[in-house]
Amino acid sequence: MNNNNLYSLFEHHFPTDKSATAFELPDGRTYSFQDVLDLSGRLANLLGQSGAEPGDRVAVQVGKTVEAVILYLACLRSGLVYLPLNTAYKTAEVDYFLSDAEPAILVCDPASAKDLKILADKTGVKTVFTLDAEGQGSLISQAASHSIEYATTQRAGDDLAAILYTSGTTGRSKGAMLTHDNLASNAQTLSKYWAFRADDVLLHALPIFHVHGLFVALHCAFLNGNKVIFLSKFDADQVTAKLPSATVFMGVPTFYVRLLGNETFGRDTCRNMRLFTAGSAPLLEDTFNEFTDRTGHTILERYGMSEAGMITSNPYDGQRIAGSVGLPLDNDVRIVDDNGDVVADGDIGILEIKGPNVFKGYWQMPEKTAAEFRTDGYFITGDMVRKDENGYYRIVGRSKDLIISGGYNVYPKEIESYLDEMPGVLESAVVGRPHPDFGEAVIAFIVKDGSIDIDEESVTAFVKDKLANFKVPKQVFILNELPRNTMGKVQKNELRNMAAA
Ligand code: MLC
Ligand code: AMP
Repeated sequence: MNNNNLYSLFEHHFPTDKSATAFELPDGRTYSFQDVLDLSGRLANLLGQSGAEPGDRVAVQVGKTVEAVILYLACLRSGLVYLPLNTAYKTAEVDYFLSDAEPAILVCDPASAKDLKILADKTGVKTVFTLDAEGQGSLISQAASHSIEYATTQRAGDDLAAILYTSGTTGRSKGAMLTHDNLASNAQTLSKYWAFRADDVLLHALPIFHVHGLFVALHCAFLNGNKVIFLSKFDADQVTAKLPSATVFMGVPTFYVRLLGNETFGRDTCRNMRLFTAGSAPLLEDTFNEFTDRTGHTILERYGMSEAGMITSNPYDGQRIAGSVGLPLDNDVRIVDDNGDVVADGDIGILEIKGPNVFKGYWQMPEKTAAEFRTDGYFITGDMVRKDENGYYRIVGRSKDLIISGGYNVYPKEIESYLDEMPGVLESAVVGRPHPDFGEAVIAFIVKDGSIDIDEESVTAFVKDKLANFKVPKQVFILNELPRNTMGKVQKNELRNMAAA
């Protein structure tokens, strides 16, 4: 039987010369493909001897290092299910993920180890390892005594490779279960559509705990044995300095807005580039056009989500249209109305998708899974789209109440539920407002109950204490009452207009 382990697919595509560079850091340090093979072997041995069986989850909340990427590969290799967590999540948020996913192993930064160890004990985690921002910690020191030899664990295509938590409209995060085949098919599709080749060099500045930085970017590089110039985070100066050594760059729209704000960024910076892609949030037409004027390159915008990887893309060869997310990739798509009936061409509806990239369901939420799939297998994305006459798709809105800030999803319901618990708050409503840097900014409206005095500062501090920093409202308005319609429903459009004014 063939091994459908995604790692085997990657390894098959690593260069024959294993001394070739797989990762290069800004300070010049490099990791060869042999280093990747060796450390992933050691880590796979360590994980296996730490009480984790294939199918068990490994929760990981660590800074962006090559060692963290190799940990991901080691999890694949040993049949464990990788569960990455945004480093911005606070202890209370991590508590939920650990309780829900019940991982066997937790890998965290040494700075948060004390707090997370308490959670780990409570939720039945067997082993806690540390990994710091320099790629050091108990994970690496303990792996050192293990063999580099490891026979990659046999996996069926339908076995889980990763769980990515996505926030829910009800405020409760859902773990999207992605299989080895889901990830392999999307990676192969993107590599083909975006014409990846062996001599590509990927400049990587995205975080590695979401689909964009972890799967879209890295999987294309693994499938082509490419060198990755690996930056620990996005910094416009550093990206500008490193772009001349790269051929491919992927970013959220904020990256492009910030690059355009950098005076030294221009045609010369991009002289060796062949592809810039954007996604995770809408790319403004102004940004798209200004980028072309400044560099001579046309950004390729694509659209996707945690549950399915990439769904549509502007063409590599062919016209890339501003404001459009292009054409369907290797998945079936249809646009339907509220009753699930396919709309006429040109009409707006909700996008539904079906294909090998579409996830298996939400972790331990069979009812939620059933509610979001049609009986004929199509998944309801919740994104409102229109198909133009030329066959290109446009995202025109969302049926889900979601704010996307700098490429991170924020569900108003989660923040509202939290704010409603704050002493002095009677009720709250959270909306998004256009923001020049982050695309959208989180704005909160509060009605006081009069019991204690609260103001913008105390409300912001309250959120900052418990929720990830990108969820903290950039502005707070205190109102006497929330605008409601005759049915008593809060009029969020009115609040958006108030916030914009
Ligand atoms: C940081 N802050 C944010 C923020 N990121 N606030 C709102 N939205 C964000 N995205 C906060 C900081 O905590 C700080 O607050 C203040 O804003 C300014 O910080 P900064 O120094 O400017 O932020 P920076 O560290 O530079 O981060 C900005 C960023 C980062 C854009 C580089 O957010 C980022 O890397 N975003 C990429 C997200 C991503 O990969 N998404 C893909 C999801 S996958 P304070 O109070 O501390 O000063 C997906 C599917 C698909 O969606 O299709 O790809
Ligand atoms: P996530 O759940 O973090 O994977 O985010 C997925 C969501 O991001 C999608 O459902 C879309 O709403 C949004 N998204 C991704 N790419 C784009 C894009 N190019 N344009 C507009 N929205 C996008």
